[in-house]
Amino acid sequence: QPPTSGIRVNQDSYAPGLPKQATLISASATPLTWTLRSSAGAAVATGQTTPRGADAASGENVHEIDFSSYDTVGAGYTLAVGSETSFPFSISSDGLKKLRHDALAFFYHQRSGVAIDAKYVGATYARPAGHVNVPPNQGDNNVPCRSDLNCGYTLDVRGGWYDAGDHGKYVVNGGIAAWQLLNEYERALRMGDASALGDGTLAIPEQANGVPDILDEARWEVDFLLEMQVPDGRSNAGMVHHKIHDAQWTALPTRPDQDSQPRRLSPPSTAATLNMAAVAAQASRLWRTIDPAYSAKLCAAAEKAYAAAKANPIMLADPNDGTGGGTYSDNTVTDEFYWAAAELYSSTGKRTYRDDVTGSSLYRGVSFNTHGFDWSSTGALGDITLALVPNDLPVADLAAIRAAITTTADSHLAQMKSMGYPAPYRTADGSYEWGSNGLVANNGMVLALAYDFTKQDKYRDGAFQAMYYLLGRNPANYSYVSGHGDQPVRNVHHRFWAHELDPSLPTAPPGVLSGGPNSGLQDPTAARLLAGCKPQRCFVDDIQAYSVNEVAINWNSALAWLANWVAEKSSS
Ligand code: 9MR
Repeated sequence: QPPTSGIRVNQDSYAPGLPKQATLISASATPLTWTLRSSAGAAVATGQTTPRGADAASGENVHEIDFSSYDTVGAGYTLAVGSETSFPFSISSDGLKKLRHDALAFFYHQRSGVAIDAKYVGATYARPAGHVNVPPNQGDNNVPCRSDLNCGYTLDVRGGWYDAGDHGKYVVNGGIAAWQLLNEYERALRMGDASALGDGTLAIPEQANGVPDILDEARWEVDFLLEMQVPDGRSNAGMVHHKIHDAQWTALPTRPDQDSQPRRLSPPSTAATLNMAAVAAQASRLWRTIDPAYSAKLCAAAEKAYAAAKANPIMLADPNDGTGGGTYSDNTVTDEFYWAAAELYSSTGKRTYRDDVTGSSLYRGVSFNTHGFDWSSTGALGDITLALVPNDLPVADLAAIRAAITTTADSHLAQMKSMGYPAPYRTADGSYEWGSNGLVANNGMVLALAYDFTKQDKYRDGAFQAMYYLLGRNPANYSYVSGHGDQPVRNVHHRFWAHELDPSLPTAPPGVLSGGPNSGLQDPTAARLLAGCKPQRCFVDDIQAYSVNEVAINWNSALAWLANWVAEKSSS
């Protein structure tokens, strides 16, 4: 059981110059006195809490502590009310700036098909290459379709990132994760500061090749997405295989190179094809001057995929194809069509893609909602690109897309005001779902974009609140980011970072986001330990509890995007 404290704070650091809040658990109807103490124990500020009453998401009676007025940079501060004392925290931008790079470092650790080199990660995290056909490992260099499909070919699909704690590589999830890293860079270039993302900023093999490291990391995945395309001359040429993973689930722990399971390609799907088309098109404009030949190759692959998807508009992934890997099935591809058209139009300017954008039922920001976007709903990604990259769409339509972003952000802010532990996330019935932390981070991105487009402080403050929720101001009292905070997650569901099961293996490196509270309790461990939990408390830091404590590339891409943004907006 975690140590408890009745005061929940961002356990890492509060940005100087910006609002600072914490949550006290108390049924008192009247305000209580809070004291902020320095690391030496001296009272440096004091004030009154604001009683907030019963909080639905946590099931607790809470007060808000607002210590924004105190703004001296330092470490080891604590908040105290009566006999309760919080975890120590900093007032500093250092931790947030470190998080920006830690969150991106995750992706190198997840690389498949290459040894993870001690030179970049230290001896603890180094490991041999996975899935390169060194026994007992099966390689991704010669992978057949599922035996019942008889497609008559094999593909070399080495590389890419492992999706999560398992060794699957799923195009629809890998695509949105790569898109988000590329968008992190593209937004920074156009609306912020990309200098912290340049060459030499990450500990990766490409750190001195003259190309921004965030692009190098994303390319590792983009190249894999291209490899998943059905070759010319085959039926469904141009379509993209939905995923590649083990024939059977493996046990925990299993190091990638020790996985002995046969590898299988699942059939092509319209969703995967459009996902690759979108990301390859996006990448083609980012590499246009960096590597023109690569850029042209990406554009050609994207256009071929898009045409193939139009010819096969309802090739859906099998919802029962879930042995040895996640299903990632999705019945609605209107959003993937819109997203791909938006990326292709933004990169090529071609009339045909423009017509597909303006003719879509999702045009003008229809996709934004308070639930958020994920691998199954990608329309918002297209809108974000349309709002960011200059184009010749009618000014009123672009304004409508930006208005959809700010309206959604306003709706998040209105809801967060009523929450004891403010997080931009909502479902119709108040439940929390698988990967809720990823949605919180993505909705934090919407708040951040609302600030980028309007420069209104309330949106910036909301984006920071989302990050502070992830860093410990939550009823589980965990920092959901490994290595950040006084009580960070340590036992995430992962086949290599499985220290809890085998002490010779490491825990997660710093900067890894846990999936977070899931009131569906969709694994036996969560079901056993968390029965009856209130939505925001349905969390346990147990390696077996994969429905609440797994890691995933699409959640860490959301964390990385938001971390870069808050680091950029931290004043010192
Ligand atoms: O992230 C996925 C989540 O949206 C789904 O609800 C869940 C159940 O289908 O699957 C999640 O993805 C997992 C995938 O199926 C297998 N690899 C790990 C992924 C993260 O937990």
